[in-house]
Amino acid sequence: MFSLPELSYDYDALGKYISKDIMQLHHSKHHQTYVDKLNAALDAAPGLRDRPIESLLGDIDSLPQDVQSAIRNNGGGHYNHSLFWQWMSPDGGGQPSGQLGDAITDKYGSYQAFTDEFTAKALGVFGSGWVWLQPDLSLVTTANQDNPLMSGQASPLLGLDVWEHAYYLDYKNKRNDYVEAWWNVVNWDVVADRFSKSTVNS
Ligand code: MN3
Repeated sequence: MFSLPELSYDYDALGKYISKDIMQLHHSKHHQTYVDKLNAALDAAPGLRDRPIESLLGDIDSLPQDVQSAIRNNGGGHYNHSLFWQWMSPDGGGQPSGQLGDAITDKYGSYQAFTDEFTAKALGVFGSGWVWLQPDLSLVTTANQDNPLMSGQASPLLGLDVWEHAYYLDYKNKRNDYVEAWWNVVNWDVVADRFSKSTVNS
């Protein structure tokens, strides 16, 4: 059975960038609901119960039809949010350094050019979805709770939730303001760690 991961920081830790109200609602209600519905779907498909979430999502199109959508939406929701919490930190922000910083500058020309392109992708997602930075430093968008694993791609280095539930309480309809604020809490240490492991494994 899957369970809601604890945050490594308090609900109010991201301060003015992402409020306590959003963090509490997003984690304890939205994410909890994905976990509960994922577990309910697996109750109905006992043969899938022992498989890691990455295995279920990577194989999503082959799962039994009667639970496929539930696992896609709620398993995706659980996986995406479990990472999303780690990608933010009260000590975040700034710019990536080291190997990751160099690689981003090589590919995009500058950190600013990278964030500009990422932000443009985030604003281009119609309705609910995510933007992802992949280990090859390409940018990918997905709808709903889909993620790159579902199309056979690698697990992302970084991702941003652009569902309205992620920002509406603080930013209303201004997704641009949310994305701009979010850069101040990005946990580049975690992203750099994922990058170094992906390079080693590729
Ligand atoms: Mn969300």
